[in-house]
Amino acid sequence: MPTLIIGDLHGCAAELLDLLDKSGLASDDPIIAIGDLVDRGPDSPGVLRFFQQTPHARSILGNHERKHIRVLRGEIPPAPSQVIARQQIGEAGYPAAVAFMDSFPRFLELPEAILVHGFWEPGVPLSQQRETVLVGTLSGEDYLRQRFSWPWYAHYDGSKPLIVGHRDYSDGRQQPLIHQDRVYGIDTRCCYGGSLTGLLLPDFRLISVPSRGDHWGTLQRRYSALFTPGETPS
Ligand SMILES: [Mn+2]
Repeated sequence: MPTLIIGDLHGCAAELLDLLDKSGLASDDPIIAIGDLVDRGPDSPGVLRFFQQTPHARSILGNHERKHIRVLRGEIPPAPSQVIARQQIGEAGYPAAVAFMDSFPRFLELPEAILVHGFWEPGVPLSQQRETVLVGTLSGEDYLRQRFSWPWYAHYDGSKPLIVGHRDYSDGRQQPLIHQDRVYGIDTRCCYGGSLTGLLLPDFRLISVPSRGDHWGTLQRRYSALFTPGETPS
């Protein structure tokens, strides 16, 4: 039975359906998102709904889900991308949506691969990796950059191939990363007009569909009244 791993969706619900159409999956084949289901795209609630309502689909935690969890706890202020997603979801449904995000595991280990949203610290077993590193927060990235040369994935030493999202590692070409058949990076910037990438296991076969547009640029213009002049939305 094939498993489809999906790169950063960021509210790109239409492209999710395009990718599922292209994948040729049977109706109950497993689907796993690499995190960052929400923020910056046109339909964060639609993407959340798909993963809530599809029994054979699940997601791991991305840094954007982690931001919503921390915003709702009052630990950090929301960035504009969280303010917009919260408006899309609606106040009535927001706590339940964030509770759903908080149920996502910080990593998954499959027979064929390890899945994390962000990064990996060499020399540390999976169960002892820092959450900030796995999820790809700025502090987790700083921690790695102070200790290891970049790119971090050149030092990958886990027991199985690693699949990550979070970054375009192709110098802006919006292409997936395949590093020595050991590290696969599948964020190809769909919400900015790139593409949505999937990886089919156990064969590690890449599939992709084009983005339907620069969704984040469109949203920033539509919600420009939320941003104070000179502020860079993130
Ligand atoms: Mn991310």
